[in-house]
Amino acid sequence: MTDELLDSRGGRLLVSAAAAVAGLAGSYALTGYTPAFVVSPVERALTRTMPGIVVSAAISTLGSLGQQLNLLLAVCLTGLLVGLAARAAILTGRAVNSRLLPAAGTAGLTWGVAVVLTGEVVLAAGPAVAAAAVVAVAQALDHFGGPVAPVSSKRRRALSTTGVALGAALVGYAAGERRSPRTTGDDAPSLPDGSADVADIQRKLAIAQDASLDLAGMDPLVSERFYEVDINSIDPDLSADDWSLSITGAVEEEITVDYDEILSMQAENRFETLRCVGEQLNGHKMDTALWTGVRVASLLDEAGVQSGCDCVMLRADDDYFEEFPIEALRRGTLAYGMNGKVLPRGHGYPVRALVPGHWGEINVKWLTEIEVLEREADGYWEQRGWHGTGPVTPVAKLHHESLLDDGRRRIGGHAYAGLRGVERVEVSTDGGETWSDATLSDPLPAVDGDGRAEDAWRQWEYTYDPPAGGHTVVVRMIDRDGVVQPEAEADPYPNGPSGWVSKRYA
Ligand SMILES: Nc1nc2c(c(=O)[nH]1)N[C@H]1C(S)=C(S)[C@@H](COP(=O)(O)O)O[C@H]1N2
Ligand SMILES: [Mo]
Repeated sequence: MTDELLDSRGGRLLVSAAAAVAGLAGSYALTGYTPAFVVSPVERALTRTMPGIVVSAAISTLGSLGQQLNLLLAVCLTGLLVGLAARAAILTGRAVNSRLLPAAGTAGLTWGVAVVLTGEVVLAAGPAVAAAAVVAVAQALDHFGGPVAPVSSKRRRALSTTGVALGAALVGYAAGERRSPRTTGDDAPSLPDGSADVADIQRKLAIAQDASLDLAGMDPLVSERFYEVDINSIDPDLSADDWSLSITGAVEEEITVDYDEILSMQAENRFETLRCVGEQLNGHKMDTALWTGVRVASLLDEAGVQSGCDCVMLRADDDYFEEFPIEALRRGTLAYGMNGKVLPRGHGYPVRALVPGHWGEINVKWLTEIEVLEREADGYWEQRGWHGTGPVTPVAKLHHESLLDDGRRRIGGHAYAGLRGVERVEVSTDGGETWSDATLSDPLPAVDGDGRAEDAWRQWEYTYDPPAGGHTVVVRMIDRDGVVQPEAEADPYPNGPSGWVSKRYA
């Protein structure tokens, strides 16, 4: 009898762990990378309860790696729950001498765990069946593993059980990947007929392409890979049919609009740049798209704003929330299209807020509620010590460098200053002693097709003869009012990065 896998502590541990692996895979197979995946609620709970100082330290030292570690921790914790469920069922089954209980109990307990975590009664069958199957296989191997069977030794049975779990993990992963809704723009469907002026979009995208400077390895004026910052690793997966947006709080009349109503409003296509307050000074969390959306102001007027603080709180489906002056939101749009495509899931499908000139964080994705407030309140990031609801700081980045055939060096980058507008970029190749004008890309057009986009970046480039020996290149931008961007360097935390980008060449 002691020869049975499930008789030894180690054997039970192995089978419980294998059941946990299979359970997670079984869940993933049915849900893909969506909030219905059992790991998602655990990951969200971890994110929410993590002290602000830890989150901020993780962002500045680990970048997105911190988020991946958090996801890994959530995977382990969720696996632990399923493993404990299997172990409890196995032990109870052996105590009452039941052949049925280990597998059936694993199924029941795992199902319960999954339902409590996700609230998904049907999809919870995925982890339950997969975990129970592993326990059943281990039992069957013990039962039928006679002296002549190929699985006679305990070691072989342990290996077989592990093999079954790993096989389940592979199949579950592959199935889940196929099911995972795409998050980026590349394969997003085109905007539905009538919801956008397609000719206007095509024309503006063509203008942006023509205006882009040809700087290898650098995004053109419309970003090819738009950065993404989300508080959770697993994004909401909303359906436009079920989505609605409510304007609540200090208003004359609360109103709710659905997706079709938004699409039936007067739409506009506007270039707008987003930049994350948490990025490094010369980082890559700054990008531009042509967004299709409607003005928020008309909806605010319809509801009749009566705020005591002239402030609003935007809330989203991922429990994200940000507070800022209503004045800023009045200039904003509700976007449902990006570069002529339906707004991708990773950028807030079906509808996100765009607030010109401000840090990215108040451009709330998966927007569900605009609450007009009576009193000021802190947003998600402000609760964690950031001050990211105001206007962006100006920046001129240095992302491109190449050597020309004649020995000269070409450098370039993007410059952005929110609503201040980029008028000039200056380059120094002697560490800031003397300055020359860089060449700028033509400004992107405004909403009406003429003039300048009020809140979009420009590209700059500069070619020079590198002096013999070392030298330092410094870049700075000058806004529409002739104001030179501040030189003083500041870390991203808490007010956003600031200062002149410089680079030492040996
Ligand atoms: N609902 C929701 N909105 C959000 C966020 C989020 O995590 N959840 N991140 C914010 C931050 S910090 C930034 S910088 C921008 C990034 O937008 P993007 O991911 O489309 O680039 O979205 C903002 N809106
Ligand atoms: Mo951000």
